[in-house]
Amino acid sequence: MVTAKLFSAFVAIASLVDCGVNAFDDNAARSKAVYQVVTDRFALTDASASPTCDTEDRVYCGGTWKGTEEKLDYIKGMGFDTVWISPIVQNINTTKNKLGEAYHGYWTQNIDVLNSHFGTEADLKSLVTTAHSKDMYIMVDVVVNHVAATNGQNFQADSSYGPFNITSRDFHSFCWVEDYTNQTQVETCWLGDENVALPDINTEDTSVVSTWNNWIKSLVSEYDFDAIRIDTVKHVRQNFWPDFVSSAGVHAIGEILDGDPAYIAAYQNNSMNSVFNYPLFYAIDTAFNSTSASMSQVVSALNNNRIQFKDTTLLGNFISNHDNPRFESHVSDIALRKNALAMIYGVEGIPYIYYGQEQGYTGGADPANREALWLSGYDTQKEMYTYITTMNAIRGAAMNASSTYNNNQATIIGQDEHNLVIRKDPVISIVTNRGSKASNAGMSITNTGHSSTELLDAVSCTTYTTDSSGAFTASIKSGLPAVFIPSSQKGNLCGTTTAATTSSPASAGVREVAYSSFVLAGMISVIALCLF
Ligand code: ABC
Ligand code: CA
Repeated sequence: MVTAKLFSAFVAIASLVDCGVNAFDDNAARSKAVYQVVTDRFALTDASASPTCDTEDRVYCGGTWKGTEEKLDYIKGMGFDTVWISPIVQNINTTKNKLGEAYHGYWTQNIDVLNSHFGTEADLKSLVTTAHSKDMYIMVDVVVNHVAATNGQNFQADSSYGPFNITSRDFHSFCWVEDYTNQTQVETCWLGDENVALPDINTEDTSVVSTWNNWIKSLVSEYDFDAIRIDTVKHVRQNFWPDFVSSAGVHAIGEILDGDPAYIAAYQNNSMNSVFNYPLFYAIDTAFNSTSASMSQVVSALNNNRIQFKDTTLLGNFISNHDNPRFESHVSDIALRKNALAMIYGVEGIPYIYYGQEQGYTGGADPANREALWLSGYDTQKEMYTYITTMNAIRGAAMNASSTYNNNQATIIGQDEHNLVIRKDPVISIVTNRGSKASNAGMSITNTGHSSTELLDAVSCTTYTTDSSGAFTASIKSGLPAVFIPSSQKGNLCGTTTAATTSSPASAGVREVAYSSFVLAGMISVIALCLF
């Protein structure tokens, strides 16, 4: 009796105290929406300052952890709950001209010291604490594969490299990674170049291995990080990772920069549960790149992924990051941009959005894709800021409506050359690459799983009612995506809604009904113009 009372008192107290258990397991990870920042480029400590930042100079522009902390509401305002920050450890100080500086954080020197450009230990802890107080999470980027050096193959480790100070023991002997198809070379040779070599850590040595495992364990507990993003995963032997990830004790997502699903899947299946969905990235990048591309490769990528990966619901989906030209750098049509985003939200997986997408940033290849965000003024009225907010809100409403939403795989319930209809219960998404100049179209949708139900397209705030078989005719305007959820489950989506006028009951099949005739009409008028 007394014991029971004591126990319930303990439970009551425990639930009031923040025990620091914010880290998420796989199931919790599936519900997260991640916003990636480049710490140096995201936000300054002094919010009133707005220094120029020429990406081509490749130097520190001044972003800090304090700055990130102060802009958490800007991130949360779009519906993100997780922030992926740049690597936090001390980096090399480049002194040679034209090398650029380690502003991105990937040029490790000493893993036991913080990068003072980004702030102090107290600042970093404050960022995590403040995030947690807002029900937000911090994912830290970690680099295990290498350190960095400016003297190329003449690199000699010393005490400035912290625990990795014995050249012969802690590093693989010099050779450049030149052939990415040679896995031994990929794992044991060095990345980088003559300017900034990335001496390859000897992850076969048992004392190196225990240094890493102890380091990640204490790093996560010291700063109370919730998740880690692991760099250059394919450059370290696969069986190094399970112990490292379990030492971290938090969700880990690995970067394996490769388009081949079979190759990447081995890492999810054997090493860490979550990896970036590079195969889908490449497929989306091509399919939504132009109005003449075909959707079929997106469908193949989805199907191949499901064959190869043990769990596609844990993949990190993205269309932009710091290593590739922004999607927006080669796709200017806002309709195509919106569709590409609707695609990653429409299928299974965890959405990752790269800072600046919401401001319409268009930087090309590294270093151009790492623009300073303060130059945008953090405008929360921007069209893409609002659109991304809608995408996250639909996802949130779907999660509220269905406890299995994050575990559901998407099904393609309609497909032709330029359109896909994706069902991930209870949400139906229509994506198209017809572009914003496309004529309006009516599209017949069947097999929605919602019979005689009012559905809300939360992108246009238009409602439709399905017939008893679950069919309806959606109208697609200006090549925009449409994302439907039952009105009864819409939560806060769309203040005012308008009933669709074209929602006559559809016939079976997923052909676009009015689309072909509109296109035909367009062609006829073009011909007429040519004639006269
Ligand atoms: C920059 C410039 C360089 C310059 C250097 C001084 O500075 O880009 O041109 O010479 C960091 C910085 C970079 C910096 C590098 C090198 O360090 O962010 O700005 O380069 O100093 C991770 C991070 C990345 C980080 C590092 C290094 C690794 O995300 O930000 O870079 O810590 C490889 C690695 C991958 C790595 C990437 C940059 O390089 O595997 O982990 N990313 C093929 C290979 C890939 C390779 C990729 C590089 O090329 O297979 O392994 O990535 O472009 C698909 C294929 C793929 C193929 C792609 C291109 O096409 O399926 O296999 O990828 O179809
Ligand atoms: Ca290696």
